Amino acid sequence: MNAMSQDTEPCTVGLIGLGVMGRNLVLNIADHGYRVAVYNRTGSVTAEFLSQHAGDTFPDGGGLRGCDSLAQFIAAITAPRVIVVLVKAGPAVDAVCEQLISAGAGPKDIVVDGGNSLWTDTIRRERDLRGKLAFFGSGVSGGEVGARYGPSLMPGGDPAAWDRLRPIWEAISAKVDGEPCTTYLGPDGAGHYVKMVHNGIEYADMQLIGEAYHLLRSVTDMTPGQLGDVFAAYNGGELESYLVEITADILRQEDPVTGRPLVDVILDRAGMKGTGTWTAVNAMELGVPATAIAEAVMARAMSADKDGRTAAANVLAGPRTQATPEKDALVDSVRDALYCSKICAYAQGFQLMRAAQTEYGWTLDFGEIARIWRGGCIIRAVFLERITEAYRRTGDLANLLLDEYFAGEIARRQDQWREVVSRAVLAGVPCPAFASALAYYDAYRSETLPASLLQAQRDYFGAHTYERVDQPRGRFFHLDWTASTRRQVEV
Ligand code: NBP
Repeated sequence: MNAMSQDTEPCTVGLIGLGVMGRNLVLNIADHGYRVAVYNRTGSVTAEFLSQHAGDTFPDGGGLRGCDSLAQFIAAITAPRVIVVLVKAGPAVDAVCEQLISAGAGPKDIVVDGGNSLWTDTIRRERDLRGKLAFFGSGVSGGEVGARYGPSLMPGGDPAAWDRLRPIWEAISAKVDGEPCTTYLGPDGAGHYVKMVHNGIEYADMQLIGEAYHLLRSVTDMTPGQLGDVFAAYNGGELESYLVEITADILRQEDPVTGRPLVDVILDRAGMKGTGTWTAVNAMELGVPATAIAEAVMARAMSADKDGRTAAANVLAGPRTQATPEKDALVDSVRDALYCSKICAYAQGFQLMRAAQTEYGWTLDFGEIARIWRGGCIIRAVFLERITEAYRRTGDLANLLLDEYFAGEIARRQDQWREVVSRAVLAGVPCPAFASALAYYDAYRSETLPASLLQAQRDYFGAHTYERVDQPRGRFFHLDWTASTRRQVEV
């Protein structure tokens, strides 16, 4: 079907924002038999997009219809409308909603925000727009290829709106074993919250892979190309995942300009757009120890200080001697350390969602969340099937680490994990996410932690009180620490 030749036919869906994600999602929707009206703030982008796809054909009556104004856009879509918005997260989403209302959109029109919006903004918008628009939030993961050929979609909002959106979302999402990688997650901001945690886990996953590479590169004589082979071999086992797969490709890539390994030419300063930070901040607010995710955010911040690190490298001493490890054994141990650390990072992400559902009044299905992450999204991995199985075995699992499969995997590999962290420390190679994941594991399995001493310190200097091991929880005591006669009082 010629996109331009059909531009008077009514559309079943509309999409606003023809950036990287929007232009690909539009084609995906049209590929599934929907006629889609498209609008972009900068009109030349719409015209260019339509001319690029003027010769495209779409099955089952699918097609594209370009609109110059929002009034034309609203008129082009059959009411009640489904409108997908893929613009920059933040004030742009509010602006688009207001403009849609001014252009004639009504309370029965579903406006799906597919950007990386902060979930509290989604809660606010859903509430404030009620009676004006049916505002709905949905995380979209998978980058441009995912958007084009099948993303993982994380919808949250009014269940009635979901009923109408569902056929489209199920059609365009990635499929694993024939099942769509989308499911209704809960009201208001639940979808965007789950997408945020997905991104936080993605930060941890990427940092852990980076640390595995950095340690092997630093303490062996393996080249990036050889390490590409190591990661390709890792991808053949329990670590099989999109991120490990692309890491193998990246490490084998030569710079077309110099012929050097491209990874040696790319400046080691990591960027970030905010979702990892939001996850870490929310973990701190909810008191959930998502340490590997927080370390991954901090590691990006450390990397960004390239000038400071370059100066410090000439001043600060590292370890004097380094033992030369047995290469093959280390490659195996690093694989085990990566897997154990990854299990902890995911356990932390799911713990965070567990706390969030209580805090925000949602009922999240963790097995389903792992299921819809199996395809389309950046953290897609074979391992997610194990998480789904764990939650199907025990619906109210207190922590993923307690599942029999994960507990067994870590028990079997922990010696290698500890050896890898020790070797990194001795060699002076920073592995903050490996080490913090291990500390998380050790802390979680410790019946006793030094918080008794900490509580004593708090009571000593600030009369913050303490509970006693020989008294029921919830009874608080204070000691007059410096009085000549020590006396404990219950407060
Ligand atoms: P792009 O930067 O490629 O495109 C941004 C779009 O937002 C453009 O269409 C732009 O229109 C529009 N826009 C802006 Br900016 N301000 C606007 C405003 N005030 N009113 C109307 N439109 C406005 O972004 P993208 O990468 O496609 O991302 C879109 C959303 O999807 C973001 O929330 C992003 O975080 C999320 N996301 C991105 C990815 C990814 O891999 N890129 C993955 C998952 C989610 P213009 O042409 O007139 O400037």
